[in-house]
Amino acid sequence: MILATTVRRALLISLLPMAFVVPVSHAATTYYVAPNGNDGAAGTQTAPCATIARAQRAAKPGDTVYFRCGTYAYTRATSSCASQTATVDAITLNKSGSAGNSIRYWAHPGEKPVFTFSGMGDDCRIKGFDVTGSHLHLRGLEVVGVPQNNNRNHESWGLWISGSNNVFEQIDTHHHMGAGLFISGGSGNLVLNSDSHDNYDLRSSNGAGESGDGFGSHYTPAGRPANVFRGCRAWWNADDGFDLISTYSPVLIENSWAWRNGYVPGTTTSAGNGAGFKMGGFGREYDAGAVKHTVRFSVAFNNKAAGFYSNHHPVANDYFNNTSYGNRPDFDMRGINSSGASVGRGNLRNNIAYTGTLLANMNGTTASHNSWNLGIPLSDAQFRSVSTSGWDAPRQADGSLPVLPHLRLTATSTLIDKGTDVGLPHSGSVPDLGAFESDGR
Ligand SMILES: [Ca+2]
Ligand SMILES: [Ca+2]
Ligand SMILES: [Ca+2]
Repeated sequence: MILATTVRRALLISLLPMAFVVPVSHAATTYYVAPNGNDGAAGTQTAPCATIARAQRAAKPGDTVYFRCGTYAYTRATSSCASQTATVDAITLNKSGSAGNSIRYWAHPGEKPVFTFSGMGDDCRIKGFDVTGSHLHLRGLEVVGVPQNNNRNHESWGLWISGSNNVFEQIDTHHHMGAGLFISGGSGNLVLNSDSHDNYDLRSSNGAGESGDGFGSHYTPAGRPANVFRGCRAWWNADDGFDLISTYSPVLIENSWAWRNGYVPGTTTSAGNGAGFKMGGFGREYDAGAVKHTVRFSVAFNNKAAGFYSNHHPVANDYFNNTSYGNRPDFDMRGINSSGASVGRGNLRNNIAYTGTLLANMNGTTASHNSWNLGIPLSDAQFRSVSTSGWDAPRQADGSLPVLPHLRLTATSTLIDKGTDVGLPHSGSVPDLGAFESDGR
C-alpha cells in the first residue's frame, strides 16, 4: 500500500465555485520515484519507489508522479523478442487518466530525470516509451539512446504513442536509432516545447538513416482531433525533422524549428531524406482521404533537402508565416492529383524564402504576400542576425523557445507589415513576413 502526500480536494472544493468541482473523484495523490528508490517503498518523498512501472500501478487519474534527478537505465524489455522482427518496449504506459484528470509523470521541479536505453540488448525492434494510454501528461523527461540491435527492421523509437489526448511537454528525446517521438494512430495529442535531435537509425533495413525522424504523426484515422506540435525543435536527425506521412487526421505544427536534418548527426555526411517539415503524403500515391495540415510561425534552415515539403500530398496544406533559409529548396510544394500526376499543392502566405534554392513545384499552388511574390529585395540586412548557430540554446524557464535575434526582422526591415491577414495574431496593421512578428508595428 503506497501512502503518499495527499491533497484532500474535498476541503478545497468547499471553497471553490461549483463549476470547478466536477472532475475530481478521489483525493489526488503525489508519488515519488528516484534512481536510488525501492519499489517496495511507500513512494513518498522520503521513501521513493524506483520505477515508473511501479508508480503506474499505484497512480490513478488526477495523480502526479514526480521523478527525481538522475539516470534511470534500462537494459532489457518488458517481454522477450518473439522474433528478430518483433517489437518490444522498455516502458509501457497503458493506464489512462481521464478528461480533466490526467496522470502526470513529471520531472520534480528544477530536476532532470534521464531515461537511458542504450544498454538494452534485445534483438528486435524496441520502443523506449510505449504510450498506449490516454490522458497522460509527461513533462521534463530526457529520453536517450534506444538502440537497434539487428538490421532486420526499419527503426526503433524513443517514444511511440498510440494513445490520445496526451501532453508531452519539455521532453528532450535524442540519440535513438530511430524516431525521437513517433505518434502512431493516436489523436488529440499535444507535443509542447520539446526537442528531438541526433537520431540516426544506422541499422535500418531500408537504408541507414532513412527512418530517423525527429517528430512524426502517422496512421491517425479520419475524423479525429488534430495532433499538435508547438514550440518544438528538431535538428540533426538523419531523416526528416517533422514527418506527417500517411495520416488521415489533421496535424498542426506551429512555432517550431527544424535544421540540419538529413545528415549523419554532427556532420554534413548525407543520410536520409532531409526535409525540415514533411507535410503529409501517402508514399507518392493519390489518396482521397487526405486532409489539410498546417505549419505556421516556423523556421527551417540548412536542411539537406526541402525546408517545407508537401511530399506528394493530395490536398493543399496551409503554409503561413514561415521562414525558410538555406534549404534545397526552401519550399517544395510537390503534390499529386487524382490522376497521379505531379502538381503543386499548398496555400502559402506571408512566408520568407531566403538563400538556398528557394522554390520548387509552385505551379498549382496559391501563393501571395510571400517574399518572392512581393519583389522585395532580400539581404542579410533585413535580419538582426542570420546566424545558424545557437538555435539549440537552453529554453526559457517555462519551456518556451529561447528568444534569439536569428532571422528576426530589424526595426527598419522592409518585410514588416507586408503580409496579409490570415486570421492569426499579429502586431500593427497587418502581419509581417516570416516566423517572427516584429514588435510595435
Ligand atoms: Ca526516409
Ligand atoms: Ca521520414
Ligand atoms: Ca506587423
